[in-house]
Amino acid sequence: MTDEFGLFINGTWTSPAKAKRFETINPANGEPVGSFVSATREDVAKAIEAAHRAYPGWKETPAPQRGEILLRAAGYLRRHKKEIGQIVSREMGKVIAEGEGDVQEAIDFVEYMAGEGRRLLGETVPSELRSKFCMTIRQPKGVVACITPWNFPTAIPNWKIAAALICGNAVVFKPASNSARCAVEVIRAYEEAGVPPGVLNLVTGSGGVVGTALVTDPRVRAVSFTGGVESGRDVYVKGAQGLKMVHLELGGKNPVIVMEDADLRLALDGVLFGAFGTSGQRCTATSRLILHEKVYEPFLKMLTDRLDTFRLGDPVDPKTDMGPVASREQEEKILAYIEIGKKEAKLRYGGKKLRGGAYDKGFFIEPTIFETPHGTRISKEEIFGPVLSVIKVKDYDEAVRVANDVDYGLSSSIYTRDVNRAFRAMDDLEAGITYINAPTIGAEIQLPFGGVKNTGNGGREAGTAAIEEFTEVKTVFVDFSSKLQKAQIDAESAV
Ligand code: UN1
Repeated sequence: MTDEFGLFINGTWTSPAKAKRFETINPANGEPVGSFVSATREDVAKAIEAAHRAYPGWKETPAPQRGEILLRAAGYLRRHKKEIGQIVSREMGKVIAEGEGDVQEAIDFVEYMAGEGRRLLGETVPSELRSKFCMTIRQPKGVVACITPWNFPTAIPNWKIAAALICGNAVVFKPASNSARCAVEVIRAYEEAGVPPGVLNLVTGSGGVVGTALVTDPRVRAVSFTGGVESGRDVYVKGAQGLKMVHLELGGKNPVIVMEDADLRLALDGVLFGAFGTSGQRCTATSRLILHEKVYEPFLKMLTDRLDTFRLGDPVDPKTDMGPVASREQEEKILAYIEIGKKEAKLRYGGKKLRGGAYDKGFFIEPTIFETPHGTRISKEEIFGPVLSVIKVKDYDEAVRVANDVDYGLSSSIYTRDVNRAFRAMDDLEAGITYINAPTIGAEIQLPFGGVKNTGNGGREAGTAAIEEFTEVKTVFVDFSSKLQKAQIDAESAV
């Protein structure tokens, strides 16, 4: 019997009578992981109502006290890091070191935000008038919706939830359906930490029903969404109708440039981790390798030699290098792109679904490398799988031109020993994140995270940007002159 989980509304786990349910399955072996409620519009309305009622009390709770609760939630995640890491690996297929890394990223961020409860800084600014004081303060937005993907099923929900909560918002959380079991652990951390009823609610179910209900409800003042471009655009358009703040974190087509003077062994480790870590299913994954012609063939040979030793298999086995892709849907989409690639480019490595024995029950795709000119579909569209497009270039200028000629701009990287070129690349690469001599993945939580072009709509999350995302700035003027002073009219001029 599969473990059954309910919705978390107003501090209580509830399973509505006659609820429709869905299951998540382990992508390595097809075994069920958990059964969850497909919430209806009415269920979502109850969650929003609970958040709406809980909001004033939470807003009035001093931010340092909110921080203490967050610290306790981080404590839960720390204590249960190993078992939650297992759940992550079992439910979405990333290898166990990365499953635990996912939880660690959640811990890091929740602790970081807990400390933010003693800051939430505003500004004090001089007035042009005498006996007048000017400042800004930060206020919560109200009820916010956090809609999250399956690829970082504990880290990304916490990036949003912890930031929203420390700022004093009440949250309705909708996780991706195929990582719903991980979402239960996220909620348990805050439940055990003592978040008051209604301040954090969980609604599971489809984007079409649950997501739409959240994004169109006038009581939801802001939506923070991480996921695919199509869904993101839909959320943005629907949110715009209600003039909501919509934060979008969408796709990537992240390049690593390897120049002729690079440390090739260092670049090799970076490209392997960037392209095939999490089976290529990070928004920040390296999906393009832009190789200088002078090192093209030797580097490709190093890459394919190393892949020959790669072990694909059960992600919870610590010896496994790469697990399955997350779902049948993912598998179908990636295999379809591989077929497209075979027509427009040269398949250099991999390209097959693994079959036979234990592989038959899971969604395993070989690490795949295409040699392609720039401009093919596989070199420009986000695949979100273990597929790397390799593009040959003759110099730095061409490398940057190719790197920038895509619709996305999340992460980017250059391997070079030339310090002048490295600094030039920091400026030239059109992306929210640039790495020098490191792969495109592995962002740290105390810095802003986000991208340009179709990767988003201009916002950043994590770091102190997270506070911007979840607060309204109020400007306050205090006039203690006891007379009417008119700005711009009564101000004395020094000249
Ligand atoms: C994502 O794939 O959406 O930079 C997030 C990284 C991780 C976060 C990725 N820290 O790879």
